Amino acid sequence: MPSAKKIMCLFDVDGTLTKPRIAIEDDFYNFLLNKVKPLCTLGLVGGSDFKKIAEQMKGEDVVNKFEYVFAENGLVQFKQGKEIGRQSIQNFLGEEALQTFINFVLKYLSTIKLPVKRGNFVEFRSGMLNISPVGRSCSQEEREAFLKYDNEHNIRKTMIESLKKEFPDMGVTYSIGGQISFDVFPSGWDKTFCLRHLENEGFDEIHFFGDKTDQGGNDYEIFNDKRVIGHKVVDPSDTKKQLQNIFKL
Ligand code: M1P
Repeated sequence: MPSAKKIMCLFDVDGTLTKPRIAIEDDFYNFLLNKVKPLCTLGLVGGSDFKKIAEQMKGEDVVNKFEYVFAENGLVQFKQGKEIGRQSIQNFLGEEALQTFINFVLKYLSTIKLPVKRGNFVEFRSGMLNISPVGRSCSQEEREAFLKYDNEHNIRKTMIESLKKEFPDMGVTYSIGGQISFDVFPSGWDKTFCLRHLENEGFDEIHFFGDKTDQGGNDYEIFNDKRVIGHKVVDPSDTKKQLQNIFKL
């Protein structure tokens, strides 16, 4: 695609640039910065909070390497190294509703039995809640075991159904973006949220690359948004292959 067009490449992180919750491989990182960056503007939009994205993308300097970094689906935004805004789920829901919801989650989790349970079941982020039945402090091995168990027993899907039934009017969306948890955020605060920070930036084309593009996945809405050209990938090596094809590298 070598052209005079102003092109933006916007990448999901887990499963697209890195293995889930693992750091990006050096080769791929160097390929992005040395081969792709000279040809287009680079951006990230991850479901995780900024701390986790930075861990996976070689540290907090990620905001200087990628012109746009959108954490928590774009609810926390950085442009050219500076934070330019953030949303607050606390303000959106209010303390009363938030606590009623968290109390229900904790009560629900106390009734389910899993092969193992660890700690950090509710992670309170700026623009979303992240809920993990096994607990975010599980080991890598326990993480993989939970994913397998969840694929067989639908722990997360069943819990989401209960939450939807209990809170039909709360105006939130539930999204399974990773292996051990699901995200809860106000409806509309999915990854398309970040596009409002890009649509007036003069790009001729915004290419989005993501792996969770099927309905219910956290790339689904942005992948299908008319403002982007969506590329479905299966893993980081596929992302690299697709970039090589697009840019004739
Ligand atoms: O980026 C995708 C997801 O990554 C993590 O999911 P998990 O720990 O379940 O694999 C979380 O940070 C989640 O919020 C995020 O959507």
